[in-house]
Amino acid sequence: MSAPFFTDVTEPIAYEGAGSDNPLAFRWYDPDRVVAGRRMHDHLRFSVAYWHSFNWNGFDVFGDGTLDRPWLESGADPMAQARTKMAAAFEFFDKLGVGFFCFHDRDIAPEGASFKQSCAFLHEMADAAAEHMERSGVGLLWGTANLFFHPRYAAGAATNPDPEVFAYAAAQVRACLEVTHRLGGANYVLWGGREGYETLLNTDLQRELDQLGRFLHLVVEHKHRIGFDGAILIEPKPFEPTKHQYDFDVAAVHAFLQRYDLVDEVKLNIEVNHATLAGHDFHHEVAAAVAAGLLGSVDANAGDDRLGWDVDRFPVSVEQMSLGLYEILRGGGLTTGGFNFDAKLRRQSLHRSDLFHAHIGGMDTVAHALLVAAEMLADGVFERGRAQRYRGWDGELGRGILAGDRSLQDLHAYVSSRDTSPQPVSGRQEALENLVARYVHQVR
Ligand code: XLS
Ligand code: NI
Ligand code: NI
Repeated sequence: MSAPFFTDVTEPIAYEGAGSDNPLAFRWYDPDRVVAGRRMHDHLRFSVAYWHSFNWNGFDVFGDGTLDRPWLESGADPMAQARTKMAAAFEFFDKLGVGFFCFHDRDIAPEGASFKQSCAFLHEMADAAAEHMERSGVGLLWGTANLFFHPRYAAGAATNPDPEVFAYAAAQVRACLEVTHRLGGANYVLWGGREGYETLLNTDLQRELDQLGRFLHLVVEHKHRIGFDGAILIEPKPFEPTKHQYDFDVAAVHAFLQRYDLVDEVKLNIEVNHATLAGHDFHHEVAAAVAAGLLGSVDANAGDDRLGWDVDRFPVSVEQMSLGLYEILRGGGLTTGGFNFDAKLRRQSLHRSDLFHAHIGGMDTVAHALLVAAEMLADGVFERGRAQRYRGWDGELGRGILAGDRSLQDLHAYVSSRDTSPQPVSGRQEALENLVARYVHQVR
């Protein structure tokens, strides 16, 4: 065992209730509390994102690293660094009491001098992860391959103009999917980091989409070949790093999956701030995914109302999360998915304990939101209103239209013979919004 890294947090984080003033305690997240027939822990399946928390030292495009991450310093043996990093990561998971983590292949193991060496490093670090997981009971929510960092992927991975790059990406995904399977991962994620374009002047859009469709088929075939029973998830994002990304939002990915006949094989990982970037809100993207039967998992973070980039803050809005969770619960809840904190500290959050405060706040926000969503659903406050609002569709006219029994001509005859004059009714939006606010403040 290596020396502890998080020396300023000595005790595991415990639930102390909303009245607690201990900043290193949960005020809402009570893992064993049963909500709507399921433990909070099982509803939410919280996960720490290895990359932001352990593989990032705070560098941004304007400045160097600020955070205390000694294993990222250059000069030392990269595999020794990877082991130190992993020990610190699992110490953190243990103390936080989180059930899952997520990684990119390159977060847990360094890139080698050759493809073979990269694979060897990955397998060696997967062995180390297996030991840590066994000892701690922490599970893998999902694995993913980093197909965007290395310069070879500057023009995309699956959508690269060069089939050699496609092949390299496929080889990397094969290795990472197998490691994810070996570690009992519940899902495998594909975020199209640079699957998009910078300019159409050099891009064959149709060809690139066909390549992406082919790539996904290869992943799905391999999943079945090795008996991986987790879900394959695409994570939509409209832009950043490229100007336009093919997996723009839920609707675009849904259409893509239909077009390439993958709709029964692939689900979605919805990220809160990606929804905002696409000009939607989290509520919309979750509802769209549930409606299409495509909801897989959630990357929990938050954007900034005024900033149009992926700021990846930890979630702070109970209301925003409650609306998303409401749709999730209404759709039957998460199965293989969970809430992964794809979120990073601010560059000035210099204390080692700041990583705890960030996750405690995020977990409490989502747990509080779960209680709000569960009560709103149990009380039927919106469902009754919805049923009432659409009740006409249960009548003869509505059923006839949807069954395809009424032509335009029929409807013309219907309206003119009866001289109908339908009247608008109140949508009651403000009253409904007040209800949400009431639940946010009243749940205990
Ligand atoms: C980037 C994405 C990324 C994926 C994993 O914006 O959110 O972090 O979740 O590759
Ligand atoms: Ni993400
Ligand atoms: Ni993101």
